[in-house]
Amino acid sequence: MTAIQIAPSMMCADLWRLDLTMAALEAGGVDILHFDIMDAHFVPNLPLGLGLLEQLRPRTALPFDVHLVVDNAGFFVPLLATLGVQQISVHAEAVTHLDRTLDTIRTLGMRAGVALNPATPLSALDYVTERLDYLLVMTVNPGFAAQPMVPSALRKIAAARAYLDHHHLAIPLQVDGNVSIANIPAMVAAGADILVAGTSSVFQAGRPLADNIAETRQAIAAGLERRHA
Ligand code: S6P
Ligand code: MG
Repeated sequence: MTAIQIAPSMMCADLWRLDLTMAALEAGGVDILHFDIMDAHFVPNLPLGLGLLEQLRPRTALPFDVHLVVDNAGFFVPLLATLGVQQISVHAEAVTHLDRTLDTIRTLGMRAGVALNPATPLSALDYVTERLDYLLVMTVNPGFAAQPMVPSALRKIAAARAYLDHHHLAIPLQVDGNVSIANIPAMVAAGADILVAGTSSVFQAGRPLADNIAETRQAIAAGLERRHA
């Protein structure tokens, strides 16, 4: 059976008690931590910074997945390599020299991903497929947590899965944005492999993280049943 990864989105955590949160996430068996690095230019928000990642990196064995939601990805890539992150996705809409940036990420020893906004076609990947380690399909417009999924989200996920299969790319398909308990089954059935889990799943308010993770796993199991039906 396909292993689906849970990637909690750390901008959705209680930032004043991240040590407890990270311990609970590790104990709950999540797979990878998702960090949105924003710049208040590409999107109008700036929730997390490099200093935070620097302090967190030595405190967990979980891989760090950085989603660069910025105009100038080239500035951040070498700094993130120095901090010891494992993978970086950059937005096709923001990066002028996409092929070069992906090559740099890999050369610095990290996995390279491309993130696509909801309105960006999959054809943006046509000439960088050789440099891709994963694909991030945004299912909300980036910038904020707790938004509703865009109407095209499920058909975009299915189209992305078909695109990867057509190009014989055995790489994970990550989805980000309102990856909720209600939406997970359909997202997984459509082909999602890495679920960025925010306020609508792992960080649902007022409930223990362990309960939220268990509920997320149940939703994944329902999605896998539908995928293999
Ligand atoms: C949005 C960002 C995301 C959010 C996540 C929140 O720009 O890239 O990673 O943090 O989507 O999840 P939710 O369940 O609140 O939509
Ligand atoms: Mg993100």
